[in-house]
Amino acid sequence: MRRIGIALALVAVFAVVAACGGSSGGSQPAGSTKISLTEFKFDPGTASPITVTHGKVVFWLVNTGNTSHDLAIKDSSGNTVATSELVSPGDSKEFDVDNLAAGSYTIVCTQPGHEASGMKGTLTAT
Ligand SMILES: [Cu+2]
Repeated sequence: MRRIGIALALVAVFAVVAACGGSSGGSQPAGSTKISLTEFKFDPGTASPITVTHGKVVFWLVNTGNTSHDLAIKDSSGNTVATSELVSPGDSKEFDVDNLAAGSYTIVCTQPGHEASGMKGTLTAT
């Protein structure tokens, strides 16, 4: 019984840690890369590429549009490396990528029809 209690306590701790993974609202974290999400583009990202340093990368996603958006990072093979939480209109969310390798990536919004409408861009990790 004691083991089950410890296991449940660990699950509870992990749940709290997971809930803290992406802060919502508030202000831009120090050292983060701010990206505005709107219909239907990333700024920067769509018109101009985003450059970050590889490793732990922190994005600050600001939805300045009128519908919910997210941001997925895909490698040159089209495999999804990381996907943010959905960001509601007017909301902001921190999006942490723990270990982004150096390379070129495509960013897209995974909401239906958004990528096809132009919501995609370029990300380079140096
Ligand atoms: Cu979108």
